Amino acid sequence: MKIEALTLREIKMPLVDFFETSFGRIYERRILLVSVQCDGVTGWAECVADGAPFYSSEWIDSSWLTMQRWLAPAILGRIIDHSAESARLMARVRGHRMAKAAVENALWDAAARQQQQPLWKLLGGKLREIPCGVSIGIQDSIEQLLEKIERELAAGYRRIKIKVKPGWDLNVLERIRSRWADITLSCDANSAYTLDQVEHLRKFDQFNLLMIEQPLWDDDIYNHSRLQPQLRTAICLDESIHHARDAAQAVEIGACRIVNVKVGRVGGFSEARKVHDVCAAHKIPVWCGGMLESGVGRAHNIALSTLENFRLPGDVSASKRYWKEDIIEPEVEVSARGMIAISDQPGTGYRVREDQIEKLTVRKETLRTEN
Ligand code: OSB
Ligand code: MG
Repeated sequence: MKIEALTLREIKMPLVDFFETSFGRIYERRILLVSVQCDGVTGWAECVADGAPFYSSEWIDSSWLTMQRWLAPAILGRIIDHSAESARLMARVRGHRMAKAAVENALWDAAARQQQQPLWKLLGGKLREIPCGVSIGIQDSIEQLLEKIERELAAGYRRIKIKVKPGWDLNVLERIRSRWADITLSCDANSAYTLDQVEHLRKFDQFNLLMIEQPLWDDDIYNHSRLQPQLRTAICLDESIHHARDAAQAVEIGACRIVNVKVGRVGGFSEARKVHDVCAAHKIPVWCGGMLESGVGRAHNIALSTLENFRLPGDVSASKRYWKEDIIEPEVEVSARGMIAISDQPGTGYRVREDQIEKLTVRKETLRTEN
């Protein structure tokens, strides 16, 4: 496969509903899309970096510049036998995993289209349907949150995750549990607590949560290993797992009992598979996290979620929860049983609506080889 061109595009899409985490509230998403041209075939991917460096140090302008200045020159004009080789070509660049993931995943997408194979099969997936959960942000009132939970349960979602932070945690969980004693419930702190709040964090145990996601610092594994033995609730790490070695270390020192895999956070499909495999070898379940992706990124999350150790419902929800109109066709739909059916079509099984993307584009740049 010869890598002939790389196109970067920024689009802007308003969210159907605002989304608030312990690091802030957003109403719209600036989205960076990447497409590659290889042997006349186009592959698409989404760089999941946010508009601000709050979830991670990457943000969409840093990703754009990194791709333009360093990643594109490392791959353009090269002939590769397998998409995963691109990871090696880009390895000289440290970090910038979301940017690398977008480039690598676009190549996987192109390879799947070129080979007329479903992407999930190329990735080694097995599951023919995947279980879905929802992540519900911090609201203006607990009543508003309860209403949203009610709606998502009625839609069939199999796991409710709420965002927590000091002041929006025990009081909220208490109200949820008194209304729904048995639903599968988890929470995500996005690093809102510190180790000296262990007594407070121990109070989460009474709510029978599936997990508490990333309670401590975003760059920490060790202190989570000091916290986990003091909790009955399983810790799930998100922000602090950057690659398979992090996952192995976290599991070996007992820092978590569950791992959230985000393909952007770990630098692409090849590393995401390694994280999956390391966890499987240690009998640690994984699930697919989300970054409020458009359909392009969402379709890739769905393909990844077919790997067998994705044993817990992912933050992989229907297009209509996020967007009035998605940029793929068909849109992602979740059944009344809370499942997404996996398509047998080549590629992702979702067509990228280039006409719609063109309308939403606020900037665009194509990088090509000179030779
Ligand atoms: O921590 O999982 C997270 C969204 C943006 C940044 C970080 C996170 C999230 C979510 C939303 O929880 C998941 C989704 O529905 O895409
Ligand atoms: Mg998270």
